[in-house]
Amino acid sequence: MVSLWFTQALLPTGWATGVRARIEGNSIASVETGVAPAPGDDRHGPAFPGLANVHSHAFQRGMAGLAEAAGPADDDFWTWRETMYRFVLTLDPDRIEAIAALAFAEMAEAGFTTVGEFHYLHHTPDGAPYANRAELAERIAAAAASAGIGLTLLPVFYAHGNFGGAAPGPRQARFLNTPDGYAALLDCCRAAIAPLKDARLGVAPHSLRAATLDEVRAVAALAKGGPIHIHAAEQTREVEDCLAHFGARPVDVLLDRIGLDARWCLVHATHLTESETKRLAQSGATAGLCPVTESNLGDGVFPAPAYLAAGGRFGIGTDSNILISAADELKALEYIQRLVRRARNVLAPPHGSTGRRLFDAALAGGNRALGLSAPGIAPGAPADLVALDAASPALALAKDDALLDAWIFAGAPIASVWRGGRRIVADGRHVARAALAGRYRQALAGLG
Ligand code: NGQ
Ligand code: ZN
Repeated sequence: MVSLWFTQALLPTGWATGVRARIEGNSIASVETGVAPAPGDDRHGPAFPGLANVHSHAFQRGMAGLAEAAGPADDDFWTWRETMYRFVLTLDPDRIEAIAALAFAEMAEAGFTTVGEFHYLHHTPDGAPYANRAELAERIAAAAASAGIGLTLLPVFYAHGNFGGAAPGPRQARFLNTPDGYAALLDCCRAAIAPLKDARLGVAPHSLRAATLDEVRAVAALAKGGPIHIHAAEQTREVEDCLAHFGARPVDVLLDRIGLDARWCLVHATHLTESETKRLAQSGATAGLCPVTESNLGDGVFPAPAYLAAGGRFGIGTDSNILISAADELKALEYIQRLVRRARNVLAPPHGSTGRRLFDAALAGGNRALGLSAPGIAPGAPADLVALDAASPALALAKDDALLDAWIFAGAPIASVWRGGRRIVADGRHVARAALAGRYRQALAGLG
């Protein structure tokens, strides 16, 4: 039993001052408010629940910062993808695990306590399965265990190079499965995550480019109550190709020909008509927004004001992991709208805090998208907590919702993170950072 005392904490009922949370095993056993710290309490600054990172390709962290120089022709998403595909061919299982473990530790440092890993590297570079079909899924699970982060594993079905079942390219060989092969892989993935505390399994048809509608349906049917994630409408060329093939836009196709509900998370959903925006919001699905990666890749601007006005749900994801920061994702979501509209506090509720609105939405939407129950800091809830550094000058004048604004917009740092009752970040650093960073450097030595 550990007793934590926080100057303030964001509870399901709102901010409380002088909060003691008793942790037993993985969970919060009790919460008291308006209390002074007692001698046995571990004292901390302002606390809030840990966030879900709804969309990650952990391996891409290994090339962060290495695709920011101009190539021979105009650079865009598709030229970046070629660079990424070349990087994929250099990764063996040890490298993949080392990169993922450090990326997951950095996610914890950033205030994420669970990650949804959209896992599509399944095979050897020439496309032959590993002797153990779930070799790389086991590496992802091992990486999550070394970082102590919660995992929702989303094994990806990928079969084609574009709409209409086009043949895949040679560099996509590591991703490919037949529907039967995928069902077998999913069973192995279930076994791969079994040793982890509270890990969950979902399914993920990669995109309407990589899976036909029949395949999307077949994959979704394997979800067994777990979440279903798919990339959708990230790039205008993808929308044009979709229109050419189906005579309809990607989100309309998913709504009309697949059927969306609360089990679904549409990653990006960047390019939406007004009607798609409303219909997606009303479907109960979650939009998996990754504004830092979407900025980095030049994807476009998600219509956040109209989507939120229609009651749309969203979670945030670090996707390419070019930068791993929950605060930066939320900040980018708002700042992009400020730049486009030449206005401030665009996503705030009337007279309310922008940071609080974004945080509440990302907490609820993220938990839903990763299949987690979401009671926040309350008895019976998993002890997944984040505490800011009370000594930071950025917090000198902040209380209540302004604490979240200071974290998101003013850079107030995180000091501590607990996941499943275990403290995995102290003094702003993951407790295993040195070892994981060492393994990362060693695994990548000789590359590039
Ligand atoms: C991915 N990334 O799966 O990593 C993709 C690139 C694709 C983003 N879409 C591959 N940001 O979409 O075909
Ligand atoms: Zn993605």
